Amino acid sequence: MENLTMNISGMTCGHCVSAVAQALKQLEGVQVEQVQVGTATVAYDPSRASPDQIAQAVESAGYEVRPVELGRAPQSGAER
Ligand SMILES: [Cu+2]
Repeated sequence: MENLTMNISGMTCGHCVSAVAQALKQLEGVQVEQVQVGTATVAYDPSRASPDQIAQAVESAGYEVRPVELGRAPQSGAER
C-alpha cells in the first residue's frame, strides 16, 4: 500500500469531511486513513487504484484537489 495525502479546497465543515470520506471509501483498493477539513490521507494499492482516480473521486464529490505527495506537482514552496 502507498500513502497519498491530498490538499482539498472547498471543504468547510463536517459534512464536507463525510462527503469526501464517502467518495474515497467507494474506491477499490483505497483505504481511508484520515479526512479533515482541507486534507485527506489514504492508503491505496497501486495495482488497483491510482492517485489520479483518487483525486477524481474527490473532485466528482465537488471539491478541488491538490496532491501533495505525487512528486509531480511543481511546488514553489511559496503558498502563503
Ligand atoms: Cu461542508
